[in-house]
Amino acid sequence: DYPETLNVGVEFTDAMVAKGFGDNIALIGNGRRRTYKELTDWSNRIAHALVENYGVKPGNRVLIRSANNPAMVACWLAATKAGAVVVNTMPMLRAGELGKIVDKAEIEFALCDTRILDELVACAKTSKFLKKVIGFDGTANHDAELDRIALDKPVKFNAVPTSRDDVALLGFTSGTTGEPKATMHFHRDLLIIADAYGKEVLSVTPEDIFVGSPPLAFTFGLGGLAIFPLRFGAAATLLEQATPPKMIEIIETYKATISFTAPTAYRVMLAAMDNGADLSSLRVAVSAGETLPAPVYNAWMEKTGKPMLDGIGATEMLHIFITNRLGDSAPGSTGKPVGGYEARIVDEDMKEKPRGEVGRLAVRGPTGCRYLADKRQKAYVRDGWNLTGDAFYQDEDGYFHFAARSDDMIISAGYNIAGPEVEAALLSHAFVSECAVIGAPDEERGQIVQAHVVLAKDVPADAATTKALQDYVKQVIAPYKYPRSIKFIEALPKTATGKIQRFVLKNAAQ
Ligand code: 3SK
Repeated sequence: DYPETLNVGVEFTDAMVAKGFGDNIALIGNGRRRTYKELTDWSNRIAHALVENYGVKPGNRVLIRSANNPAMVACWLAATKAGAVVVNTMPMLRAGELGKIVDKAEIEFALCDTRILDELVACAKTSKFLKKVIGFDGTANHDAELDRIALDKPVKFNAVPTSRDDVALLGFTSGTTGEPKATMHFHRDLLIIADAYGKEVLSVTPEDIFVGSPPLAFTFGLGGLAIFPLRFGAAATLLEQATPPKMIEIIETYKATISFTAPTAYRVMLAAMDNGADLSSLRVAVSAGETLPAPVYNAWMEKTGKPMLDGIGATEMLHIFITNRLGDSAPGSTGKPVGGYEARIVDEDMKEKPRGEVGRLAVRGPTGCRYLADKRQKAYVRDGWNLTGDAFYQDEDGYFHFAARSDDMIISAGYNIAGPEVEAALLSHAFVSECAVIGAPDEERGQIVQAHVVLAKDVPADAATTKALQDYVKQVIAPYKYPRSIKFIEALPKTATGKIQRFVLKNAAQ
């Protein structure tokens, strides 16, 4: 139950100061620590500048372009307080990609780290919507237009009294076609995910220190590195280049307690522990974005003794909606729905399937898909249930298990083969560093299982290695699932958020 009038920008700053968290550290980044009081004043000054100097009005869409840093968070909070609808974007997007977002969301204002202005300026030149690109200093030395103007503004700001059901955020997702979709999230949605996942699952306290790699532009990152810490008076460390070695450095330096990243990064962190990396301050490791292979989970539990929580989320749902729990976490399972959410496995006609059978994952709860002006809405939401595009099954004890992305199911000579299962088998072999399995067209079998493998150091990419891996998979899982084709590659194609782009491999195999 949230108040009818609600502005989340205020909830994460002024309200936290009022609750007594003013002197707690809120953000650590670019060599500085900022308290809740400092973040409150900073975002209020920027909000004044946006309204008074640039004419931002409630409901205007404001794009933010930055790597993860405290200035990006201050801008996001400021624009939210001004009643704007924020669109966070990743720094590596090019003018063409930005243009699609600007057109879709009809963006009028953009706040951009001055170190990465070029592509946005190029986009603005041809845009019929984008009126103003405003530079801010991502290094927080206040050496850009917005910072200089904001410095002279008062530290109190009368935030726009938005309603709890006003849109606060547009989360963009590229989908499989590359045509971006914008998902609308209300002010209350941002509090719901904090109270459901942050409190119920992670039990966040003001003593927690968050670290992680997902961009704030991705709702996984915004939740894990801004919304969850700021809701509970905790601190977030923000890294512009969040490589696993950097995350380890931060964990060791600040004694971080909660990490948010994808399984690939945890594999690297596990290897670093053999060379002395100290991750003992972490009390929980959240893994999402890709399914967590059981060998990574088991190795983590063995080496750290601390929980690693696999979960599944979606930009459409805002954050994680099925998860393992502290003290209730099963290897190879994604867990059970987060409080307030329901999930079931359905067939093509939305009929519930029996336990143990693989089907489409359907979920509903307090946050859900609301695409902005998009025909794809009716495919994502049917009969009030969100269809995430994942194939899952639910076991007798109610735990959900990932089988495949619906489009990762390989049908070979009449057999249904879940690509991720073959990947997990390959990943448990010491020769394999990373891999992605797809269905490649085949005249005889319709499709064959094709593995794209990044080999571990010094393993030769030759016929003997291929045979060794094929024989191994046949021993670990049903032999008909073995990869008939194995391709050795230097690196897997990935999105900026670390998700493997299997469609790139599939397109190349056509
Ligand atoms: O895995 C995802 O796609 C995701 C998206 C949004 C929020 C959280 C997650 C894990």
